[in-house]
Amino acid sequence: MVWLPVQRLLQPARGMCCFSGCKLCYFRNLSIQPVQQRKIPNRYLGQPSPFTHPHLLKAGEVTPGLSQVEYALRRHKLMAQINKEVQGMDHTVILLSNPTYYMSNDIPYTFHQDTNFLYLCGFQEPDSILVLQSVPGKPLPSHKALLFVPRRDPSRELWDGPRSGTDGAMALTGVDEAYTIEEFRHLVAKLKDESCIVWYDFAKPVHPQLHSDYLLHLAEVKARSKNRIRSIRHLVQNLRLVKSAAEIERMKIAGEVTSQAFIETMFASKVPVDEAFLYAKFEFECRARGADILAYPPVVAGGNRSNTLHYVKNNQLIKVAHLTCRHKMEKWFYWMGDVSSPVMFTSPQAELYQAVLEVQKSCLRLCSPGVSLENIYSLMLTLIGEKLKDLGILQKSTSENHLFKAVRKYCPHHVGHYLGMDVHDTPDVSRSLLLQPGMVITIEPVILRIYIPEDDVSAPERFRGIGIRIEDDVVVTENTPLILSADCPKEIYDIEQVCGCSP
Ligand SMILES: [Mn+2]
Repeated sequence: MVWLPVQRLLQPARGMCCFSGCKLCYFRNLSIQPVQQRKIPNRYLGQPSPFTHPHLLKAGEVTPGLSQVEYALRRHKLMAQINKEVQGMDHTVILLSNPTYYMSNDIPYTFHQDTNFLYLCGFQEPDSILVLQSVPGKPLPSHKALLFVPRRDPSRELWDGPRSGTDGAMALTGVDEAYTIEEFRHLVAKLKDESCIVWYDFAKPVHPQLHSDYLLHLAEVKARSKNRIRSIRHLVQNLRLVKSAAEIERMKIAGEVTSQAFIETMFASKVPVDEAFLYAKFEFECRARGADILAYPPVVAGGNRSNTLHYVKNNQLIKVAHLTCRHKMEKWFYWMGDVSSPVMFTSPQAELYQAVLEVQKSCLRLCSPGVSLENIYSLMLTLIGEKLKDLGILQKSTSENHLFKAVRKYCPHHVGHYLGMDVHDTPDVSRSLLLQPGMVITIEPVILRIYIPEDDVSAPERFRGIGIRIEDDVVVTENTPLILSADCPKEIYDIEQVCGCSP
């Protein structure tokens, strides 16, 4: 292990070329740096390591299923993108981790890492900074990756648990160098130089304290310089949009686990039942299969409450049930499955559900390269419009010009969104972008808020207060789309069979 003094942070690092037997030698042509294998400390770190958690991580993995090579390649691709935007300058990328948030004095919420930071290094401790820095004399995408992390502190570790420290952080993640967070100020002083382009999201700092301690002044200095600070967020999102084979594998596992948890929860859906019970049941079934936490609070909504898109109170008794659950499987790859299905279908529920299901299947068939989410959305509005006319909810005479507006009253959100480490992943990426293999999206047509106005005498009263949403998660491929949530029952017959059975 080679330690460089802080004063040399901006100097070219030694030993950057590929060495014999290096796992990354095939990247030589890409001029990526090798990831040197370092010995992981023989102690608990701030996150699972292959040494302490061999049931979760293989040797060389930073997070389950994702290797040091994968993370190095992500950083390499980011620097290659920067090189496309601005050439021939010194570049420094700065990404902050999240802080720990507290619900009351000394009582923390479960820590949740910032996903852009996590995407590029896999480090899961709060109060840390990732820096990617061009190396003088070497063109991008050659660069150095540095982590600034909380220093070891026995008095704090007694309460909060072990920290990785600089040696643990470097060995586990495969970054080139690691320092304590206090040492970051030495680097900041050098970044004020006119010639250095700093890539940092100063408008939306994810860690307010680190921002004000170290970066606020730099942002002010740079604002007066000819090289202003540039946002990095959109470049990271562009990378996150297309998933690697390893990421797809993680999402497949998440899909299978979620589907199983759904089935178990359906088995338990014997009305009357408390929404809170189904919430707990679903979370239990996910976590018992290895999920870290849920992607967001499940929406378990009976009756008319299913018309509240983000109903998370989950505290009412369900007599005739609608079940909508959402779930995150992996801490680093969140997956959201979303079914809104009556436990036993009444006739109007079945009519509406079947209509939404047919629209959903038509939308799924469109999920292929060269089509955008906007294209699928337009199709969805057209098809739902036809269904609403067939069901007598919309007037047959509704003109094409007014159809989309009328449909939006019942389907108030988009057909889907990008999916990945965040449920609503890469939110700044346009939905007009053409889909490409490796992108993962959701398809979730919905018919909601079917309240018939008093003066609308032609609309059937029996549909009032029913909310249906059917959502699948889809990997775009060159051929048939891969449906991650395929094991989750969605045909009326299958749902009634599962809900009518005991496990
Ligand atoms: Mn969704």
